[in-house]
Amino acid sequence: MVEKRTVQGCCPLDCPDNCAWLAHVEDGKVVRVEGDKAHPFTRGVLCAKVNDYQARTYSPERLLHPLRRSGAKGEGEFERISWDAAIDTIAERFEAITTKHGAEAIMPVSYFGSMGAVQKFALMRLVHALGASDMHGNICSAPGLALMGAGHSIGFDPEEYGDAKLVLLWGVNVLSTGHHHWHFLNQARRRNGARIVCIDPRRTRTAAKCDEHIALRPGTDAALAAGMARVMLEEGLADLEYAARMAHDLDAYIEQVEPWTPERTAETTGIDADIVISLARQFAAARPAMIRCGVGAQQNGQGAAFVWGLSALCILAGHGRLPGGELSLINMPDIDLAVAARADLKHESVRSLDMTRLGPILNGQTEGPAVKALLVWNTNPAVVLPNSAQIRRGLEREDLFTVVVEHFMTDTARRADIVLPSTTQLEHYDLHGAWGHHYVALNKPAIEPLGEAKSHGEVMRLIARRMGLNHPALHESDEEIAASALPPELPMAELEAEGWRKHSPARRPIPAPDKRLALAGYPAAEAVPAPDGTLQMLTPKGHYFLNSSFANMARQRRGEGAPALEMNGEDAERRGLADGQRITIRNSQGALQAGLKVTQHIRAGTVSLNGKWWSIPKETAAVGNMLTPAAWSVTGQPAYNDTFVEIEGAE
Ligand SMILES: Nc1nc2c(c(=O)[nH]1)N[C@H]1C(S)=C(S)[C@@H](COP(=O)(O)OP(=O)(O)OC[C@H]3O[C@@H](n4cnc5c(=O)[nH]c(N)nc54)[C@H](O)[C@@H]3O)O[C@H]1N2
Ligand SMILES: Nc1nc2c(c(=O)[nH]1)N[C@H]1C(S)=C(S)[C@@H](COP(=O)(O)OP(=O)(O)OC[C@H]3O[C@@H](n4cnc5c(=O)[nH]c(N)nc54)[C@H](O)[C@@H]3O)O[C@H]1N2
Ligand code: SF4
Ligand SMILES: [Mo]
Repeated sequence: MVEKRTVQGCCPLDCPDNCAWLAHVEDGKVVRVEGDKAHPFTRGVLCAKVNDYQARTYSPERLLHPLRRSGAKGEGEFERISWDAAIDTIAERFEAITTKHGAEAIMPVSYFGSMGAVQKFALMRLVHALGASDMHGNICSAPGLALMGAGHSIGFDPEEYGDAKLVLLWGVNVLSTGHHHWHFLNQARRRNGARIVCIDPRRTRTAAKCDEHIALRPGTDAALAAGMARVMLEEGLADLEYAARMAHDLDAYIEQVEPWTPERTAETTGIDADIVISLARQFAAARPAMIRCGVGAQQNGQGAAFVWGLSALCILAGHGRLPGGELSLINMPDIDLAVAARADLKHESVRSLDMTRLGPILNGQTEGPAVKALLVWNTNPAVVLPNSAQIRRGLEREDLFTVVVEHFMTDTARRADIVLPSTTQLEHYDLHGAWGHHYVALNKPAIEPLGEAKSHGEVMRLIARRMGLNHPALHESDEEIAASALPPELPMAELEAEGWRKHSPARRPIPAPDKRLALAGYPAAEAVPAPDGTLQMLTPKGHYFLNSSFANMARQRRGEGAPALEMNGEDAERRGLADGQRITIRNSQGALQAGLKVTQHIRAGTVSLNGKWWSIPKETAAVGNMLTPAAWSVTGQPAYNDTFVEIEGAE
């Protein structure tokens, strides 16, 4: 008899949808994961990346034992060691570095490989207790978070999308990057006949399903928003009564958008003036309209102007008066998982380093003690941070001691001194809150850890014990760490029984007069001029990869195909290039090889290298960030899309 069980869990990845799943276990092995049919947002389906998540867990390439570097730095040669030896080495090196340089010479580097309270935040407890540098920075949507920090509403319940009478999908490729939203967006179409308009320089698989596609020049979205606002104001379509109650600087904002006539907006954005006018009229007339906004247009120098522009448009039109109106950029349940990091353990006046600037930091451009050790988890900085060559040079510094906690031997792990094997979502306990909807979900382990893999809670406990750190928070179980992030009105026992629960934040009231919002301050600018002969290169998400995760998995690689640069026929012809040929993509940062995909689905002047590839194997080593500049927008967001390249045929 086969012993069969199903275990409730959820997808751990950095995706707005945070799907609830059921892991089917037979004789102690997960045979499949299935989207939870009862979960109102997951609705029974996972996505093309994750619907065989068990293959990731059981991959023959999984790291299952601690490793120590045995070759030259960065060569990728390692020998297996015991956990005891690994923890001893880490403790000794951290102690020696602390004695010689101070604990602030140890830097945590983490992003959202897993978004769980335990896998994301447990190791921060250790970092704080050590007195190591703290970490901040966002490589995804720093402008959106800054907008939220300034008091603007940046999300609402996506189950209300169906109330909208017009939907703008602004720089977001929903059907690849969060496809569960589509059902609710489409409800607006089915129920209200709402039009769905996609604003994206590329005709994505999402754009193809919309009623209208506006292929503007990248980086000019703030100008389009300003142009639309001006039309609304000029034609008396704005809800000035509402806007005056929401904002304290309406006059300054009106002055700020004044120069953006339809003609100038058209000139800057590369779309027709008629389209600017018609979009503004549709947007103002819909009661209400909504905007679903992605990260693509946030990842350039105009990112802040872009998100402020969208919020201002929604406020000016008064869409927040009705359900289904407003901006949907990040929609979160009412929970703060970062509480699990126990900031109260932090040493007084410890510095905080910006993880987005790891390249400059490792190359000596930092105030205070130089960084001598890195503790890296949940991220692959050698692939995802701008100017990869600079990051790699930094990681290969002889005097740097690097610990990487990983599932796989990534480009980053290859440059480590110690690699620790982490459990996957099927092997550990964790708590999640989505960033695209209002549900909280619990992940129960379906199986015992494979090999010698350990959860980050366990890694924290082992290092803390070996280093004689005794604070009780460093010895809590994973279940206790997860529970520490729950608000009192959400008891763990109930979540344990239910698996997931909707936990919406309260609706934002109209602000009190002294709390009114600022709309002005980030004026739209002209597009960054492309240097002669160059094309602007975007590096958006692959359909089958989750950032650089899955770029090593056979099925997802087959789905994604080989790395290829999308280029408009006009640009290809001018360069004498043909579809399918091998090309070199080059700029002052470096050069990459890829295939060429000639397509009318991208506007002329813009090219796109989709998906984050690893350097290994060599044939597909199109690491886009080798070409992105070390440049940040005012909110600290890497300006990945302000990248200009020359293209020529390769041998
Ligand atoms: N399949 C898949 N799903 C994912 C991810 C993944 O890697 N793969 N990553 C997850 C993560 S971390 C995130 S943040 C989300 C991101 O989700 P999205 O925001 O949808 O992701 P992107 O592909 O980065 O950008 C969306 C679109 O922005 C367009 N774009 C680029 N520059 C501009 C511009 O200046 N203006 C406008 N209007 N559009 C522009 C791109 O062409 C792209 O189609 O997806 C999540 N889901
Ligand atoms: N050029 C360019 N650069 C970009 C972007 C872009 O569109 N273009 N997108 C940006 C965006 S939006 C984002 S969010 C970032 C994403 O940057 P990252 O968060 O670094 O994303 P990934 O590349 O998926 O790397 C996550 C790593 O965590 C590991 N991991 C997953 N789960 C666990 C776990 O439980 N434990 C441990 N120890 N490791 C785990 C995975 O194996 C993977 O190697 O990249 C940014 N960089
Ligand atoms: S990556 Fe997103 S859509 Fe796919 S299973 Fe995970 S949460 Fe769901
Ligand atoms: Mo992201």
